[in-house]
Amino acid sequence: MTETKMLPASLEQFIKETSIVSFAPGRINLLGEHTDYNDGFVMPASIDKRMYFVLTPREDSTINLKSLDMKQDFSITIENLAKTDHKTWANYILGVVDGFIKKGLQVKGFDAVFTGNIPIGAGVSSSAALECAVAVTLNAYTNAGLDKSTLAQIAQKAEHNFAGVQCGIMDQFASVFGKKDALIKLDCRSLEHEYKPLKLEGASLLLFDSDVKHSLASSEYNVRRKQCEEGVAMVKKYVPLVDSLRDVSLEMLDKYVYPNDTVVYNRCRYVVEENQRVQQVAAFLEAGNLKAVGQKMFETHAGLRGLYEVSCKELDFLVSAVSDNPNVLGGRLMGGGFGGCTINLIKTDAVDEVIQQVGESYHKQYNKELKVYPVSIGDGATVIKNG
Ligand code: GAF
Repeated sequence: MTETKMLPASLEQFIKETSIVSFAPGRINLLGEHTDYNDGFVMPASIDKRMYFVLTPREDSTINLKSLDMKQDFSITIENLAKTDHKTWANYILGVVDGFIKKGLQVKGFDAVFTGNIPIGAGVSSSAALECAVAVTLNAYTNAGLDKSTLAQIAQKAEHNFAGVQCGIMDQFASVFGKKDALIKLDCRSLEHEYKPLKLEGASLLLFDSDVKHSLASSEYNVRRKQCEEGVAMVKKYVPLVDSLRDVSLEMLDKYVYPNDTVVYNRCRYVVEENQRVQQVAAFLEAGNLKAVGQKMFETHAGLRGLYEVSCKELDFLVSAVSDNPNVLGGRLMGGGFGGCTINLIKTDAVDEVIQQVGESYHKQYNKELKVYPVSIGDGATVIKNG
């Protein structure tokens, strides 16, 4: 038995002798938005806000699920496993169970309870955290010994098949592979990755939560992914070696996509430029040039707003509220878009002042309290008690 002291007190009564207990974190992303499903580059990190999952084995094939935060239960049997229209949160768990079964692993019934402190709908991937917590727990429960990449991929498939979002690998990868105080520079094609210690001399990362969640986020996400694929197909006719936007240059887009479809062109141009920005930001971080890092963050936001069209008025407001402030080095919407948080790089000395200014103007404009989360980078998914 290992460390269970860090667990939320509300879970304690559910932990039995045979229980497996795990956590998996949400994530931030410094740069590289909508590049993951284009075989590109991203720079996420796992945060110290987590989903905690307790699984207690059963002898039969029943799965009983309990969400402490939602105060809801859901039951199903392994034989009848399918996605549900009634409890969307259950799909994240059932999708991962399905992934294990599809790998030929035998999953027996279980009782599960979960809770977390990740803000929901804030663009910090509470759903990926739940999927990854389930994945590491089932890995222990089935004694499958699957490696971390496979677990992240099972979690990603759960999102595709049970939640209906054709997401890339970034969120699940960050949740499984995260490491305290490090960013992950990930190549989403090869899954090769490097940990980069996050050294922000004199600056801090803060999330500003717009408290907006648009219902079109999932459907528009899938549309963007399709538009990127359409762009690749247009280029591939002339350059057969091209498999994804990762392989495409701006010149190819000008030549083969622009004349056919200007919307598809804009989407693709954003992605090609964003991949370049990730490489530049990695170098700027290495050189300690935070001003240049911040500049790229603003450029990313401009691309997400103008070319990729995944922003919304509240996110644009939050970014423009900091863009002329000399104490703010960079800011942009983070994650899929259409709501959630902005990520901001702020001079540490001025953090309180900036929060106050932005909070006041946001409240004046939208009559909403600005929620602010300082970013603290914690470890990735961990089994903290295995029976
Ligand atoms: C969401 C998706 F789940 C990720 O895969 C990624 O595409 C992100 O949006 C945008 O960068 O979080």
